[in-house]
Amino acid sequence: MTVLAPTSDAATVELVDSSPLLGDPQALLERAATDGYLYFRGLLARDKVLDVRRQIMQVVADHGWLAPGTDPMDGVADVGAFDQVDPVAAAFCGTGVPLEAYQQIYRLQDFHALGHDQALLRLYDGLLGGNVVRQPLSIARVMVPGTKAAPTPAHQDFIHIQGTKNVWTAWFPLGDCPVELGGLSVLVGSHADGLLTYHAARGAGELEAYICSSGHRWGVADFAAGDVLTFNSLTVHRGTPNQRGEQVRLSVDMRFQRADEPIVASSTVPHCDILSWDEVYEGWTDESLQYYWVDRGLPVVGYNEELRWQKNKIC
Ligand SMILES: O=C(O)CCC(=O)C(=O)O
Repeated sequence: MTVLAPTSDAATVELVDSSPLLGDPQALLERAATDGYLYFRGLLARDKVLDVRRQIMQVVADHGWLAPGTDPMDGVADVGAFDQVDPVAAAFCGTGVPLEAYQQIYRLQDFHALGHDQALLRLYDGLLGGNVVRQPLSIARVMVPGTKAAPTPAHQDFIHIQGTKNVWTAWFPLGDCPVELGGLSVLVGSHADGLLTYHAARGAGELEAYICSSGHRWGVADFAAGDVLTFNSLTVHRGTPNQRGEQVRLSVDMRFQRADEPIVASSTVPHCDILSWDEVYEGWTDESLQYYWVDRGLPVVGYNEELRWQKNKIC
C-alpha cells in the first residue's frame, strides 16, 4: 500500500441521508457498522439551530469581526478586522477565535442545550444500546475565512479523546453549509482500518493521519441547518476548505457514549479548560442541563500521551 500525500484526494461521494431509517434501529446499526458514519437531513429543529447561530454570531459581531452594516445571521466576516488578531490567539484550541471570545460562546446555555435534544439522545440510545450520556465537553468552531484557520486535518477522534472507542461524534453546522463553505467530510468505511498513525499538522487538533490507498472515498454534503453528521471515533474525517471568501463557517461537535464505558478526565471539563463549570453555568436558567453526568457513574481514566506519537506501521 502507498500513503496518500496530505493534499491528494481520494474520490468523493455524496453522504447518504439515513433519515428514512430512523424508525429502524437495526438498519441504522448495520449501516453504521458498514460506513462508520450516519447522516441525517433535518434531524434537529432548524429554528433552534439558527437561534444558537444568532447568539454566537452576535459574539463575533461584538468583537468587530463581522462586516459593519451586515446582518450577523449572514456571518459576513470583516476579514481585514480579523487579520489584526494574533494568529496564534485566533487558533485557540482549534476553535477559530481567541480565548476571551470563546469563553463568551461557551457560556451560552443554548449552545450546550443542543446536545440534550431528544432526537440526538434517541439516536445514540439505538446506536449504543442504551445508558447513553453526552460527554460534558462540547466544541464550537468559528472559522473566519483567511489564512489563520487551516481546515481540520484528517484524523480519528480517538487519537484526541481516547477513553472508549465506542464514542459517536455529532457534528453539525449552525447554519446552511454548502461544500464550498467548508463543511466536514468523512472517509467512508475507514473505521474498519483501526487506529492510524499520525504526524504533526496545521489545523484543529494539529495531528494528521497517514491515509493509505485503501479505496475509501470522502463523503461530502451540502449541509443545511438542522442536519447532523455522526461518526464513530475511529472514522477518519476532516474539515474542507472554506472557499467562500468572506463567510464564517460555524459548527459544533459533541460526543456521546455509554455511561458504563471509560471517559478521559479532560472530556469531563469545559473544552481546553477555559472556565470552570460553575463559571460556564453562571446565569443559566435550566438546572437540568448542569452537571447532568455526575450521577451516571462514568469511569474516569487517564490520557495516554504516547498513543499520539506511537510509530505504528504506517500502512
Ligand atoms: O469542524 C471541524 O472542522 C472539525 C470537527 C471535528 O474534527 C470533529 O467533530 O471531530
